[in-house]
Amino acid sequence: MKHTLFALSGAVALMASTQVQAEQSIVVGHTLSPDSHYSVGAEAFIAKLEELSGGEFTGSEAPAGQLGGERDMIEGLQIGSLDVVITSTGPLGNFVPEVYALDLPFLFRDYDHARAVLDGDIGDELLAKINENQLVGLAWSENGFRHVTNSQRPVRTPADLDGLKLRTMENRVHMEAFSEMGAAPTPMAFPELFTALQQGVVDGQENPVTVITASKFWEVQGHVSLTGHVYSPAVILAAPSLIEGLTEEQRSWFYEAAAASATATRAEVNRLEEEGVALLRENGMEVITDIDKAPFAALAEPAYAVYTDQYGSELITRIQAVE
Ligand code: EAX
Repeated sequence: MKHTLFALSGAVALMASTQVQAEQSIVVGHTLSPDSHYSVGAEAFIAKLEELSGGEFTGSEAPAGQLGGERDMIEGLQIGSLDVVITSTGPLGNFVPEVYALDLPFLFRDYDHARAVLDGDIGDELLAKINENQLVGLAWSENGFRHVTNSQRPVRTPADLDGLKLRTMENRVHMEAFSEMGAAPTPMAFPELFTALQQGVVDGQENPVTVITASKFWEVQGHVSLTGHVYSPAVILAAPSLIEGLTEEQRSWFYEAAAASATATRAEVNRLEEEGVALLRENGMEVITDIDKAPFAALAEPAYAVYTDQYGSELITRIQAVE
């Protein structure tokens, strides 16, 4: 009897090791078009994973919301139906409320500040929080500073937002901030956005230059105001069921691939920050650059309570203190 059991467990171990060695195909999902900064990141992830694993893992990209919106994809990771997702933090606060700290308006001074926070202790601590919620946070990546676009009028002051039907992400902090600033926020998943703008279901939306260009929003929006009202982090997430089944070495390949992906994405964000505004103008958008941010920031301030009511302001003070 004992003998049979041993033989059986030996067979199971053999099967398991054969499985590990068989080629595994990983799908990387995101909402943006195949020529976006997320695609650059997805390609870098796949290339690095294939290189490090010597082909034990191969990868393919599912762009343009093929696997659903960001909230759907996060749920997919939790139940193990998806592998790896590059997402903004937009809907992530619904799953990991601590992450709302990063979505607060007018918190980050500039790209250097945001990247220093995400690459430091605070970024690590928030990845650990993500890991407590049936998700694996592999690395922080980047979406960019968000700006308001709309089809109605140039927005220069908060008064110009008055009554504007503005699509926001499914994010309580952002919705609160925009209603304080006078707009009528309408939360919506990204894959529905272009059509909603086209059909006038909403008047406007807000996204970084990277997303505005990759999505050709100039086809449906005449005005863009460089409000830079909030920094939009991206994060590379994986399914716990995938990561838990890996050896330590295999796991390290996923983390390294995610780091390479974030580096490539940030470089593309830098490029588009330099060249993107000209591209918006070339495509017929009126670009308002001279925005006085102070009155927007003053109005948006109560949105901080969405985070601070639950967690206090210690982390916010620490974020502000990062050089
Ligand atoms: O992550 O939903 C959004 O506006 C995001 O910026 C977009 O999906 C990229």
